[in-house]
Amino acid sequence: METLNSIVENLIEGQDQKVKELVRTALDSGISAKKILNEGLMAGMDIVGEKFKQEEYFLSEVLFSARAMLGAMDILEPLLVGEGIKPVGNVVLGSVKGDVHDIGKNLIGMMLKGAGFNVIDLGIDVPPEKFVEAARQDIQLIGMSALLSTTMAAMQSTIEALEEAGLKDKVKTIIGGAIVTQGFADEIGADGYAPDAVSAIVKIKQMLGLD
Ligand code: B1M
Repeated sequence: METLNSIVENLIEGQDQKVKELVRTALDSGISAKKILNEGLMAGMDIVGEKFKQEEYFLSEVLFSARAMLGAMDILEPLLVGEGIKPVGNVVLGSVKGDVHDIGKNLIGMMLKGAGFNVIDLGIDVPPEKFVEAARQDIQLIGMSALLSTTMAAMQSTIEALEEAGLKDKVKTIIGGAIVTQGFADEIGADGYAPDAVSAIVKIKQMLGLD
């Protein structure tokens, strides 16, 4: 229990090496990967998310904690598969065509993984056709990121391409990025919008009926 509390504390402080070390110690002492994930990493990330919401934490601090979580997930992932933990959902992420900004998208990807999702990251500069191709697979949601006023239009083209392919009702769509707004999401028919990574995770869970 003490080790789990230390994981929570060190995750909140973004101590990536220490978190990894503690995760190994916890495993060695017989604590299951699932318990470490739920009562250590996820519990810590919930507090980080809350601190960000209360403006007690800056984004840089969220990023440090997310990095620590991702490092620990590398150790836990194979064990979780072994313990039969199924992903809560399959989600596709990408920075839209013309856009190479990916720090925000990667942050969302990390946090989704931490929340138990299987994340298929299509990367940067992703054309609508590639999102459409992904939507044909077993996925529940597509998340698009754009940071440039010039690339926002590619979000609309992607939603139109999904519509044309008859896939718009099969998958939910959520958009975000510094220049994107709820108004723009409504205008182009995106199912969801989130202003930051923490609210994106909350929104995605809501959209998939997992909250
Ligand atoms: Co660029 N850039 N950049 N840049 N860059 C901006 C975005 C800009 C605002 C800077 C400025 O002028 N003040 C400006 C855009 C202006 C505009 O269009 N309105 C700009 C520009 C103009 C450009 C270039 C055109 C510059 C040039 O070449 N002349 C060029 C374009 C390249 C391209 O994409 N084709 C360019 C290039 C680059 C770099 C490659 C150097 C680098 C990107 C590196 C990388 O991402 N790997 C870069 C960077 C780092 C920035 C700034 C400084 C930082 C962006 C960032 O990573 N923020 C940025 C200025 C700024 O924002 N202060 C700027 C941190 C990140 C965690 O936040 O990505 O906003 P963000 O994500 C947030 C939310 O937006 C939200 O959650 C995240 C976490 O809270 N969110 C989502 C994001 N995606 C979401 C998806 C969701 C939901 C929420 O659902 C799926």
